[in-house]
Formats: sequence, structure tokens, C-alpha cells
Amino acid sequence: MYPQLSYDKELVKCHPTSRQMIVEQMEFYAFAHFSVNTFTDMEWGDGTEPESLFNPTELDADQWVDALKSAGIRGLILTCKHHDGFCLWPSAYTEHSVKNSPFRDGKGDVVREVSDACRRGGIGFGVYLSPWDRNCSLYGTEEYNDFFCNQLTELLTQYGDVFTVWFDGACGEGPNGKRQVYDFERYYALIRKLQPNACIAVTGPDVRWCGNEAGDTRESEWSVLPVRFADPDEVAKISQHTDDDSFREKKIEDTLRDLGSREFLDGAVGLRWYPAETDTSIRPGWFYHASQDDAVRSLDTLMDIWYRSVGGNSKLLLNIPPDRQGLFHETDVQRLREMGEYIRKTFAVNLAENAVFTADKDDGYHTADHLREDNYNAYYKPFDGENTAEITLKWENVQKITHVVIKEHIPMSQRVEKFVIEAKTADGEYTEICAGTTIGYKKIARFDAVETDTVRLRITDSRVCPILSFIGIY
Ligand code: FUL
Repeated sequence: MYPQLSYDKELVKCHPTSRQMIVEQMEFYAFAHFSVNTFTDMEWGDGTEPESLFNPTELDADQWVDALKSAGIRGLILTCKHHDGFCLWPSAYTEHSVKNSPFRDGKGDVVREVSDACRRGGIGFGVYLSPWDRNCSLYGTEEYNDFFCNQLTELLTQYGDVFTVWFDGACGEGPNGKRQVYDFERYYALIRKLQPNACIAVTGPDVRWCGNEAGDTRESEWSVLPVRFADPDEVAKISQHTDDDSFREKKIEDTLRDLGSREFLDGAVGLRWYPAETDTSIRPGWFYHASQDDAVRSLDTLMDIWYRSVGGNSKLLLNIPPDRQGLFHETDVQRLREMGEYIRKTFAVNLAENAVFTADKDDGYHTADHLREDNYNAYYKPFDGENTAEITLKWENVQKITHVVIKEHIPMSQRVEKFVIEAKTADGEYTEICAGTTIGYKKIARFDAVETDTVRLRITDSRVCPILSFIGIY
């Protein structure tokens, strides 16, 4: 008999739910901000924009999906309704929608076209529905909660499976100067009922806003946090309150750098698995502005964000705003393709597949060889009580390496606090090539090319015994 996991510390009792595992493994997905703002050149509409403005004459959601797939993006969240209240689907509960616009002669449904294109293309579809509605006259009354649930029901019953429902924390007054008391518990219950596999993000219990919109990330990103971070009031406090461009430039420094160290969690009342999502735009604005056609972020910048988020225990939610024709702009399309080419080329051959895996210790069953395959069917684990581990990968010949990918077995939580990657040099000694703190869902370490026949990962500190699921070397 091998000893059972004892989970002697509260900290590792939290692990992802099955719906969180779906989003964890999506890694990189997209936002499309599209509304009347696209036609008014605004970031926030005030809800008075005439429906007649909305007229994307060339709308082609397959073009969006093809471009996303070329980057390796696995899902798309559409702003079905932004703060201006304009609905991209013909909602039965408002006149402020596509049904009163010239788009497809008032017969169009952008949510339908986009969700269908996602399904055709084999990527996930997600719904952004702004709780803050600057058009609805019910806003600020209890009836607004009914109205909101009705709209949610339309979106969650008429467009197939949804992988996430994204509730923006941004909030202000309604058209009547009133503020809404949102019945979030009711919204959550409705989502669980209608789409049990969908995550609820940002103002929701499943996926956490990283706290900035610039693409900035934490050096040590934890997925086990105090439950209070999922409280809608806490999310609203840190969200955007005015239409101020500088909000999008805020960095981690403007929020909390540490959300999950042992010291930070000490004394917390309740913990939950609450993984970070880094949401940022490929351009300065969330919506399309022709004036920003020359300000599309460079491949270097985007890859840097990708490495720090996807490779730093966060999800990456990259916004690509469709233009007034209803298409992704050619520069954005090109950048997405470049990202995909870069990622595919870099991670084409996993050199670890031909290496011999050994460990200084294991529990006799979960051996280092289980780290070869990138799935959660098997894992590496030392005996409980051992909070360090050394895993060595050895080849017959010298290899040239630039990246190491490490994944913890997150179905058993996030445990590792410190690690070092070393390579054996020609004189037979190990030298450090990279050192880090958290691993979580995925850590991608990149470094200047090293030539070696032996790589060693040393876990030097862990909350309880480290459990890893995968090591890849490229
Ligand atoms: C913010 C909003 O105010 C922005 O317009 C955008 O939708 C961003 C993703 O979230 O809170």
C-alpha cells in the first residue's frame, strides 16, 4: 500500500472544478469588442446612440475565426451587449438591438453568426453581457434583474454551448441616474442551470481578472486565493469607473503584486481555486478605431505577453476588435498569424520525448517517466512529507535547448513555490539556466540557447509534496 495524500494543509485543498479545467486548458482565447461604439469611434457609448448606426456591411465571422485559429486561439468571447446596452442579437426584451438597425435589413443576428462560426471552426464561444446597461430604463430597479435574467436566458439557450460568461466589473449610473443592486447570486444560479459547463468570469466565482488591462502579469501567480477576491463588490471596486484611456495603461503596481503567498493567505477566511485571466487588446482601445491602425501591438510585445500569461499560470484573453465592415483589420490578422507561426515553430519538437526521465525520489508508483505525456492521466509525485524533488532528463547526444515547459498536476492544486532549472555543461558540472517561483497550470521558461545532454529540474520549495504532470523541452 502506498500512502494516501494527506492534504495536511488547507492551502492545497482547493483545486479546479471540471468547468475551470476546461478554461485552464484553453490557455489562449479571444475577445471581440463590437457594438455601436465601432461606428461612433467611442470606447463607452452612453446608450443614446441610434440603432441605425450599426451597419457592418461585410460582416464575416468565419474570417474572424480563421484569423484566431491561425494564432492557436481556442475560443472567442463576444461583447453581446456592452455598457451602451445595444444588443448584437434581436433580444425580445429591448428595442435597442440589431433588429432596429440596417444590418441585414434588421434580420441579422451577430451572436448567431459568431457562435455558428466558432462551432464550425471548432473553437469555444463565450458571452460577454455587461451588467451595466446605460440604455435600459429599468436600470436601478428590481425589474432590471428580471430583464437581465431574461437576456441571459436568451443567450444561454439559443446559441449552443458557451464556455464562459464574462461579467464586467465596470459599473456606473443608469440613464435615470440610479445605481443597480445586481442580484448576482440569481444570475449565477441561472447560468449553472442553463450552461453547467460554463465558467463565470471576472464578476464571478470561476475566473479572476488579473487586475489590469495592459497585459501586465505577476512574477508569482497563484490560483488559490482568499474567497473574498470573488466578491462582486471587491471586483467592482478595482474595475473601471470612468471612460478614461489611462485605465488601460495601469500595471500590476497599481494592484496587489502578491495574492497567494503563504504569508498573504495566512488568516484568510476561506480559499478558492480562482485562476488569473490576463485580458488585453491587440490595439490601444477595446473597440476598433481607424486612428489606431498603426498602433497594433508588435509581435515581440504580443509574444512577451503570451509568455508571461500563458507561460505564467494565467489565461490570455486577447481582444481583436472588428472594424466597421465587420472584419478583423488586415494588420491584426497578420499579427495573429505571426503569433501562431512563432508558437508552432518554437514548440514543434519536444526534445524531452527522447530523453530518459529519472528523479531523486518518487513514491514508488508515480515515477518521473509519467512527466513525458502532456495530460492529466498520470503524474509524478514523491512521498507525502517530501517538499523537494530533483528530476533529471538525459539524452544520448547533446541538444540545443531554449525552452522548458513545466506543468503541475493542478487537479491536486498548486503547490510549488520555488524551482531551479540547470543544465550540465561540458565539464560535467550543472549550471543554472533559469530559476522561478510558481508553476501552477503552466510555466514556460525561456532562455538563451544552451547546449547540453542533461537538464535537471530542482523543486526547492513546495507547500506540500510537489505533484507534476508534464515537462517539455524545446
Ligand atoms: C472594462 C470595460 O469598461 C471596457 O470597455 C472593456 O469592456 C474591458 C474588457 O472591461 O471594464
